[in-house]
Amino acid sequence: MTKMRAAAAALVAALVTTIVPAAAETWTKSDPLDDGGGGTYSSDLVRIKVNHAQRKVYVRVRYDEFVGEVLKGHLDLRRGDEGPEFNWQVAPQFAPYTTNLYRVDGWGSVLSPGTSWDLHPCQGLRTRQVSEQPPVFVTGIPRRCLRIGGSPPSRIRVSVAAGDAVGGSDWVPGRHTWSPWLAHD
Ligand SMILES: [Ca+2]
Repeated sequence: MTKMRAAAAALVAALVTTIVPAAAETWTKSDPLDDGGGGTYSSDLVRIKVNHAQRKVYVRVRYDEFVGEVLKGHLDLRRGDEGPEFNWQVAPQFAPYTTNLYRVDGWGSVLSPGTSWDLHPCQGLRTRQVSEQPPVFVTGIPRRCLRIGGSPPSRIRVSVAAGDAVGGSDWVPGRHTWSPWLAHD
């Protein structure tokens, strides 16, 4: 490559870097079959997908076995603060899938409140079922609801659990384990 061509290529690369916005960051994780609590009422998650989009954080959850009970998601916003800052809960067997967002301090458990739980009203927060077989639900959490003080978070990470008081719970990617940090576009 001549020097001129190299310079032109570098210029094009710089322009592309400048012009093309960063894509929304997504993350997909498959989960093993039959790794939940193993009780009578034990749902089995097999795949989640998180999309930290411009306006909402979308979390898509696919079940293999769907018994119902609560689906709980956790959101981490602060690197230096152990555990989640928010979680959301929905009972996906009951349309219209009322979804609640809570401001939390720490993990708590799937079954009982943790410390400093506080219902956090959030207009536009909703869960919808996008497939019956296999059962697939998508929860959209408006980013503006996730402010702590200032702006919405530039990056988040997620941990999801399906479970109830009898059957235990199935976590993705694992119990008290996070997805990678996901930046919005
Ligand atoms: Ca599973």
